[in-house]
Amino acid sequence: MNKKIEVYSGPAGGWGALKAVAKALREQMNIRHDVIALFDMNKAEGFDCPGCAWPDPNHTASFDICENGAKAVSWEATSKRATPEFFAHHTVSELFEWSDFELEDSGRLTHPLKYNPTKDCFERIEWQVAFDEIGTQLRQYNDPDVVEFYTSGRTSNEAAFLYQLFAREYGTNNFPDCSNMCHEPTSVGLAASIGVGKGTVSLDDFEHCDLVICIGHNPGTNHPRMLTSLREIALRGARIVAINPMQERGLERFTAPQNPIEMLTNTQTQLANAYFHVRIGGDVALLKGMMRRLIEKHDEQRAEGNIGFLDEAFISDHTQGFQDLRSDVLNTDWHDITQVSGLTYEQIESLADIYAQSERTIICYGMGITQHQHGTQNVQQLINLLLLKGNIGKAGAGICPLRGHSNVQGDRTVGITEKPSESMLNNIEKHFGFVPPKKFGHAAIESMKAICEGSARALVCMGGNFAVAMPDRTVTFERMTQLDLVVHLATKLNRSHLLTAKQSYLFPVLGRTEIDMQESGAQSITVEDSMSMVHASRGLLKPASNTLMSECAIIAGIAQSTLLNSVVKWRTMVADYDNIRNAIEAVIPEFYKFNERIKQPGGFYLPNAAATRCWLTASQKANFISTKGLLEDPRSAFNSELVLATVRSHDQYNTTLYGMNDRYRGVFGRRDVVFISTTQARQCGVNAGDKVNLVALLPDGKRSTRSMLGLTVVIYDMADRSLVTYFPEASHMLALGNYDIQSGIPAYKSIPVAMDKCFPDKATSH
Ligand SMILES: Nc1nc2c(c(=O)[nH]1)N[C@H]1C(S)=C(S)[C@@H](COP(=O)(O)OP(=O)(O)OC[C@H]3O[C@@H](n4cnc5c(=O)[nH]c(N)nc54)[C@H](O)[C@@H]3O)O[C@H]1N2
Ligand SMILES: Nc1nc2c(c(=O)[nH]1)N[C@H]1C(S)=C(S)[C@@H](COP(=O)(O)OP(=O)(O)OC[C@H]3O[C@@H](n4cnc5c(=O)[nH]c(N)nc54)[C@H](O)[C@@H]3O)O[C@H]1N2
Ligand SMILES: [Mo]
Repeated sequence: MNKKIEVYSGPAGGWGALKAVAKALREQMNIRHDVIALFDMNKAEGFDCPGCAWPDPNHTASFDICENGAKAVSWEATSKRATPEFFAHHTVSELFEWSDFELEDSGRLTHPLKYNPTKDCFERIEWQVAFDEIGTQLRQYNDPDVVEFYTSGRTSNEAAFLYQLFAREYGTNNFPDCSNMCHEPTSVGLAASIGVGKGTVSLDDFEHCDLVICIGHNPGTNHPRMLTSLREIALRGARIVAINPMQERGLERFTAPQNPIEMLTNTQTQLANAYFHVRIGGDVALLKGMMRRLIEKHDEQRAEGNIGFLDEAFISDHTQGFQDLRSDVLNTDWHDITQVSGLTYEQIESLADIYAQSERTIICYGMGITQHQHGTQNVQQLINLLLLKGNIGKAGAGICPLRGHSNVQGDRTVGITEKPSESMLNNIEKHFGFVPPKKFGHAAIESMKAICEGSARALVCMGGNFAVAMPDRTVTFERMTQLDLVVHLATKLNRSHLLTAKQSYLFPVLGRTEIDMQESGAQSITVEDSMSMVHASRGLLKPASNTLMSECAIIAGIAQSTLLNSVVKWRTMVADYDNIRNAIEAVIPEFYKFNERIKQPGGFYLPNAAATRCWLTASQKANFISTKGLLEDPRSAFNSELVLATVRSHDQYNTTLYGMNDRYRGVFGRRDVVFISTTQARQCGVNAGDKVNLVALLPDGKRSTRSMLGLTVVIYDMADRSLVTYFPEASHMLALGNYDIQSGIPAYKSIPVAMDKCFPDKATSH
């Protein structure tokens, strides 16, 4: 592969995106499939794009496919197959030596498999035999809490609902979930602040806002369809401000591949017109600085008899905690704010000015805000900023967490949660007639800890790549192999599947793009996007193999073989998914007339109380929640220690690698790089192209045994005292114990590290 590092000077989108789409299609799909699949994706009658959770404008765009979606679809609709013959030829130990890319590149799984430890191979097994063996093992445990039920966010509402029903009838609330590694600070932080753990905006609001603040996310790569909305906002003259340690092309300028004139004339739309390179982990400092200036300016205006900048009526009618917040931010020292945020007083002042002038602000944020030791506080400071000007529950304003997987939000709504509400449990009992467990279960960190301590004995994974997505593989990988039972439902082979336990099963599932045929005919499933729109999705492609089962059918199969006296009518539900939706409606009242409303083109909206200024908090107000200090590790902030963030490249989907390029950051054919600013590189005595080793630091500042060797330095336009590299390669740099206490999210974006230059004779390269 041709390795190179060069400055990417083009816009986001444009011909580059179209070329990438064409390449993905050429390599993975045959022509007939691509035409059907792409034109039907996210349309009223087609399937929901598995790429991301950004909503679609009424499902009417004639060609609203983005590069991300095309890659996700062609990844699933590939003609490559990992058959039982493939597994007969490759032992698990051999496969373990393959790269993550090579594992998934072996193609779609075709048959149910069971691990044979004597031969060290996965072998074909009949579905029913496998279900019965799993059921027998699960019935051995007296304590259902020794089983962990993991969910990844592509799971449909229907499959997720059946899955939680099975686990609860079995007797546990252990639901580790990819959301625990993603937007848990949103669920926890927003719930405490405004009473709803979800975003409050809809796409309409983007048409009415006058300012969008994009903080800690990279839409050019991770939510490309959002660029179309940002472009419209820029074109109508509203402002976009970016706050990100890295200069991300997707926040700067964009050529819409759907717009023939822009494409032919090579024009681009400027997106962000102000860009601030906040230091990694410096957001609370920056936000407190902004709030301090805003409040000071407001006070000055009020002293002169003007109205000022705060929405005083909103603050007094709708909120609680303003005085505490006010005194906290006014007492925060400017020296500390500038040190920790890495921005100057003038920069923060200009940001406060932009915000003060805005009447309708939306804040969009992603993993740059959530994946920190203080992710929840980060989210709450964003809310504080919005509340000061009444920017929640008014048209054109609100909070917009950019969700990850296409149904990660829906899975939570239909019951994948370790802390179920009483009303949901009561409704389950009323509708189904069994008593679900009340005791709270495990989220991802607790679940992984239980696996490491040996108290967890079995793990069922509904998709995903749990072991690789979580931190600390040096410890966790070995412990996963000590379990009694592991069951994976997956479309493609990945490393977690190779961590075989005493009994291991790997089940191939139908993908979102494929026809799901059941007794009553072809089925639709439903998903909820980031803006709480629920809509149907129906696969159109012929399944990758005749032996595949749907996720719903597999769960029902395992449930029937495990719960011999089950009160749930598993067969009826799977025969026609309308029956599952009726059950969802019975348990979660927001889904009233589910089957009827899902037939409307575009689906329906799940109401959001905070968006109507109804506050479901204990105080029945929106809460300003202030946070003491600047939440920074003072050592890293003041003594120039380096903080490492692990991010996604352009050619990856979480732990799935589509390729080796990171186009907008100018890295091609490789991933073994670390990004650093010019000033920081000079201070550390390194130059572009040098090889360096990174060593993670322990809380006391001493060096740990976690390291990455021989990374190549890329000088990048970014904040000082900040380093960036890619996950999953860097996931072991984070200790399992390094997470946000409130939400449990691993601090993937703030790993304290030291960097050493490798000298030629000592260089260890990958
Ligand atoms: N193509 C593609 N699409 C995806 C995914 C994918 O892997 N590939 N993943 C999906 C999933 S599950 C998710 S959760 C989303 C993730 O979407 P994003 O949230 O965009 O994810 P990251 O790539 O982790 O990038 C986060 C951004 O945060 C910035 N950042 C790092 N540290 C800080 C900080 O301390 N403060 C601030 N302000 N910014 C910081 C980084 O520079 C980077 O630009 O995307 C979804 N969509
Ligand atoms: N260091 C570091 N670690 C991170 C992050 C980070 O920024 N830095 N981000 C975190 C985030 S935000 C997330 S969401 C997690 C992601 O964690 P996961 O959701 O566990 O991981 P994915 O990589 O999305 O899962 C990929 C696998 O899903 C399976 N799959 C794909 N489609 C389907 C389907 O339709 N059905 C089923 N059953 N299986 C399917 C395939 O087998 C594929 O190999 O990673 C987290 N880990
Ligand atoms: Mo995510």
